[in-house]
Amino acid sequence: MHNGTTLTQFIIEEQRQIGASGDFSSLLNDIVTACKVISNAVHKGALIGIQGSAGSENVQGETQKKLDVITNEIFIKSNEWAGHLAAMGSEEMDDIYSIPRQYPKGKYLLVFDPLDGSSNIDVNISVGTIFSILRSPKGMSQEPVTARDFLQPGTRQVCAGYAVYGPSTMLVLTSGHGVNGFTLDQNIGEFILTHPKMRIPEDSTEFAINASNERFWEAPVQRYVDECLKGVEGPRKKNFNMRWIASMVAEVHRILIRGGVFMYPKDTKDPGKAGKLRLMYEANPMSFIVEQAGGASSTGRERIMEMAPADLHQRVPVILGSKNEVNRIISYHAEPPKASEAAA
Ligand code: P6P
Repeated sequence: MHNGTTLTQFIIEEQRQIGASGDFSSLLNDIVTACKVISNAVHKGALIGIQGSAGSENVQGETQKKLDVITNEIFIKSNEWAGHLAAMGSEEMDDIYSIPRQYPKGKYLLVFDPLDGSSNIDVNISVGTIFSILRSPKGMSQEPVTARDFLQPGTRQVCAGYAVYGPSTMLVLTSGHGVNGFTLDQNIGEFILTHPKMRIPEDSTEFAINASNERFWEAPVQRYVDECLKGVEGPRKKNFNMRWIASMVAEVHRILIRGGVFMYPKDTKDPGKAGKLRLMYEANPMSFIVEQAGGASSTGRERIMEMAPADLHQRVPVILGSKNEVNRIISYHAEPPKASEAAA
């Protein structure tokens, strides 16, 4: 059960604790409103004819679902008007979105994936929204913001969060003082604090990876997964379980609740791509949340949150979750390749 603390109360209490201006709290409330509107749309699904393809492609060259476009619009409309933001960036928009002239500009940047896992929409599997708040280097000046202003390492995030639209709609947030989870009470339209101070168990026997890519993985990942599959007869001397939902938000949420490792590693399937997931609006916000909950998040070779972004839509390998499992995978990446691999 819960003590009935609403997200609004929590944000105001947090604002007092960190001495934030009302500006940040008000921005967060506008983001939360967008998530409530998206939750409503997602849960209506086929009833309001918003499933299926939008007949367009995003900057990633991926077919956009109608809901990808609709949820992007919801985020823009909910956050452009209040004067907290200088600009926004989205998985669904090639370029940044500057705040229109008729609205005041603020000191924050918002970057988001409005509907992650949208390929699951038509098959009624959990999807989510991921967002990250950065400070604009231009501050409150009226100087135009460019895409370069977004290219900040994940350690500079002011706040990161996700909404997961599943059997219940939950919002999970961090602003650097731990991770807290809120469940949407549809009857009153408020998010209620149900998961205070979320922590990821340091050890785990559950891993998530798209195993159909096994032949494309690098040796350290192949070794880690192979050892998990060998179970109690293998070097790990214990059995493992596997999950793959193809919705990063749902995977990360499961890891926050019961531990585990999520991997979308670098692979040779498309050598031109550094990975599948995007640094600015998937890997960085999720890494902030995971680290704040006592987990770890790495490319296998470096801490994701310390990467210097080169592009708003940059892709990155992602290995995150229970600290001791992630550190094991990092150690495998640090070992010199075996002669057979080196020769390959
Ligand atoms: P695959 C969803 O499209 C996403 O970006 C992540 O949410 C998810 O983890 C991954 O891609 C799924 O990828 O290759 O299994 O479809």
